Amino acid sequence: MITLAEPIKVKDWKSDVKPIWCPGCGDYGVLNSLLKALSDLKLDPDHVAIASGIGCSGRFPAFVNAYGFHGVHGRALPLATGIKTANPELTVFAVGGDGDAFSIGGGHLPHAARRNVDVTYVVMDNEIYGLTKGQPSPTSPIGMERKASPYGTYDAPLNPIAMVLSYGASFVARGFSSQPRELTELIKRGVQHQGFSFIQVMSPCVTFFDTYAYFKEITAPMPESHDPSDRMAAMQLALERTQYLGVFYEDNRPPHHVHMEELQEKAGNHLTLEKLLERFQR
Ligand SMILES: Cc1ncc(C[n+]2csc(CCOP(=O)(O)OP(=O)(O)O)c2C)c(N)n1
Ligand code: SF4
Ligand SMILES: [Mg+2]
Repeated sequence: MITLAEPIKVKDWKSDVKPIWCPGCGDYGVLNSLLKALSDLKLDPDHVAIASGIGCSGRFPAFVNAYGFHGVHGRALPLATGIKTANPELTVFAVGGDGDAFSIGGGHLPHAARRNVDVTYVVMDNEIYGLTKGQPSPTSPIGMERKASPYGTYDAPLNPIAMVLSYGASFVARGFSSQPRELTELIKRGVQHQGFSFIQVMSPCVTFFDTYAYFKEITAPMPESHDPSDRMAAMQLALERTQYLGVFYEDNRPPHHVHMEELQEKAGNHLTLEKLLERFQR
């Protein structure tokens, strides 16, 4: 992590592009928390990259004064993996929505987690497809009635925290967009963690599924007695109806790019681009 002697102020982390989210969208709280985390950590905008897929939440990189890549739907993690592997000195984020992360992009999540790619993945979970005007997502509750599901949904929602714990993510946490101070601290811990940091953020969509009251009712602080090195205890908490806010799990195994460096060394650096080109030019 490359840091500066003096922090960049939050206002200077904001780009010239003004967010066009609906007034009251939870994603504003997530953006402000992330900008505050960047400032608090004294990060250097020249060494921060943010990758996203598609969705209201996918617009995120445009609003931050850092490198950004607004990619195609569901591909935030492959992008972030490539960026981090090629440039290990960068602090890399992936951001997006529940549809992007768990529907179309759902196949990438287990592999980023098990590889322990050193990326902080912030998923803004509004339990709906916001951008496309309110279709059910993999985290929508059973019975959700909307224009695209006029008789209510029947499919059981995924449990993102239980899922990534079983995938082997080395940092697993949950925040709420209405608790920006706590969310800032979670993002800071996620960035400082060397490995795959998954942060599910409850972030309501006021326009198509206003869950503010429901999220307030169902969330609670992480029990103080919880030991984040205990994966079984983390899984038990993840399976409860209460949506605990805080760090569920953390372990400190080496991240993916360290393994890649080891691999290159073991192969006697035969894998460099120059050496490959040389072979083909012979
Ligand atoms: C390949 C592809 N399929 C479908 C779409 C249409 N699409 C755009 S965003 C989206 C879902 C967005 O939901 P989510 O990821 O939860 O983000 P939110 O808008 O809720 O933040 C869909 C299905 C697309 N852009 N590309
Ligand atoms: S449609 Fe929903 S998720 Fe999208 S900007 Fe508006 S409130 Fe936010
Ligand atoms: Mg969504």
